[in-house]
Amino acid sequence: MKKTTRFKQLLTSPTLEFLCEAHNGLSAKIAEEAGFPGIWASGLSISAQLGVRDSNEASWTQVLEVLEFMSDATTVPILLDGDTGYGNFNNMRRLVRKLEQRGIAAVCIEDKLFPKTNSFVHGTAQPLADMEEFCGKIKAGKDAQTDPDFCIIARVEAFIAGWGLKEALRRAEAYRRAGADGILIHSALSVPDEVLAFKKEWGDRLPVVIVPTKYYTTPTEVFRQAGFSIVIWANHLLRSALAAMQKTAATLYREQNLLSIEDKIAPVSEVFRLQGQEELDRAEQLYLPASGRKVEAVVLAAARGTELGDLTGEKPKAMVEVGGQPILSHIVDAYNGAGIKEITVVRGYRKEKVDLPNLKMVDNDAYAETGELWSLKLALDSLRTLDSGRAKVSKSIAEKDLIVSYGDVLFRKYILQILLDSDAEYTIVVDVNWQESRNRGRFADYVECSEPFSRLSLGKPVQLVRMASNLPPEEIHGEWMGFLRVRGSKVHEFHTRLDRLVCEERGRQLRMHDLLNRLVADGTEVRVLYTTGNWMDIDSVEDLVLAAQFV
Ligand code: SPV
Ligand code: MG
Repeated sequence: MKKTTRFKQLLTSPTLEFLCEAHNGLSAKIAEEAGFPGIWASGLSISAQLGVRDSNEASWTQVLEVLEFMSDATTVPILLDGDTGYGNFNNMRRLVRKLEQRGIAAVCIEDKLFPKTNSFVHGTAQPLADMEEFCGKIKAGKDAQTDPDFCIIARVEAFIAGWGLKEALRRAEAYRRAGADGILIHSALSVPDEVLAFKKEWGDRLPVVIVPTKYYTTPTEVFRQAGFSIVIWANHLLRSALAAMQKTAATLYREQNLLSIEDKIAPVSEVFRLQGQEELDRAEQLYLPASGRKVEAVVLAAARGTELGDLTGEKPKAMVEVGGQPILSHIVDAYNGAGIKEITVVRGYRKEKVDLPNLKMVDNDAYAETGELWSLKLALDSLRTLDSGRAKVSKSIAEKDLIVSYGDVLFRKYILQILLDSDAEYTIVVDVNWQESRNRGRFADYVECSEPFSRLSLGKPVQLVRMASNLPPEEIHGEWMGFLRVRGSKVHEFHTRLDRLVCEERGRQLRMHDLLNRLVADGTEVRVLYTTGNWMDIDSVEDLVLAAQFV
């Protein structure tokens, strides 16, 4: 439904409706989330948040800019407090057209003089507009609107200026005849007597709106019984923000630290949520080229690496030095080189030795009795907790692509680039020169694929069929290099499937190839990218010597 139509419904509905004040995009969103069916764009609040007086010190186009943010941030209709229309009938016409263009549902104008003064500042001394002139303004506004549901509310300031009920009724009737869609009757008394007297005499000639800022002790039921159409809570978000900000600023100034306020203020994640960060994360997955997408890497490095003998007596294999730096350090460099900065390392054996900066550490203390899948599960669990800590409803981490690799596999960033360029949901990288490693007689994950590598069929999608260390040679198409990329949209599902698998009997001992085989068995396509070289698995002291050349 159009915002204008929705507002018209609120105005004309037989039930009492409530509008909440807002003064920028954020407060407008907060009002809508609280459940309000519409928003009062208060002149007092908008001017105050700009740091100026409610005396038309902000120009009308500056107000329009604020409104545009409010309108963009919300789906409920906005009623602008349009002061006196910012000039004469001609300014009013232009205002209405500009409001319609910005999706504002309605405007309220008051019968005072430009520049106006807030009704609670020297109210009785305020001159009223000439009634005929004000009627012309209403007519001009109504004639200018192109949407038949756009509403103009005429605000009667006769009580504020001390003219009494008769004048209020006389003016309201004139404004009705001029085409106003509703009357806002304002009062600065601490009791509702004026507005109730007005409503009693006025009847139902047009819907009546009230602003009980000063007569706030009146039970709402009184307004309902009297048959008012809309109650406006006119400045209460601004005033609550103001009180909170003064308190925080004073505390910060006094205490020179953040300790005593952190728990009392909204977390940064709440700011991101209100800004709609989640939507942007999803859009980035859709529209950014692969290289610009957010990627989270998990490096499995919990094992000791007994095959390296004494070299891993005091530290895990990932921390053994190659070319003067730990293996893990080279891995991190390769990730960083491809623009991937969010890296989680699962450590286990001699975990205290895994202490490189800028990494998220996850501990698998049961590393001796568990397989790689258990480590991976712990990493994903921790990312998900982190995620919910940051923003309860945000799925930002889940929307990031995931790359899993090993703490003893060195590689060039080229590997990451081809992985990231893949448009498949699950992608692995397979080395077609598998015979070489077989000759070195070490453990390897061999793969059978839907097609062998062939230069003729380059670019044709190839799928994983199965992976095992003991495949018959005639079925081997290559060696898995230890990289898996899961597309952001699938990470959540991947995590769930992994959770299920490790819960099975002996599930905690399972390895990565078990998971990949299970994915394939369940009918999931795991894309294979064939390549050669650009990586090194370190499984022996001889490998370390070769690795020094590789880096
Ligand atoms: C506003 O919110 O700016 C209003 C209502 O016009 S009042 O401040 O009560 O005049
Ligand atoms: Mg105002």
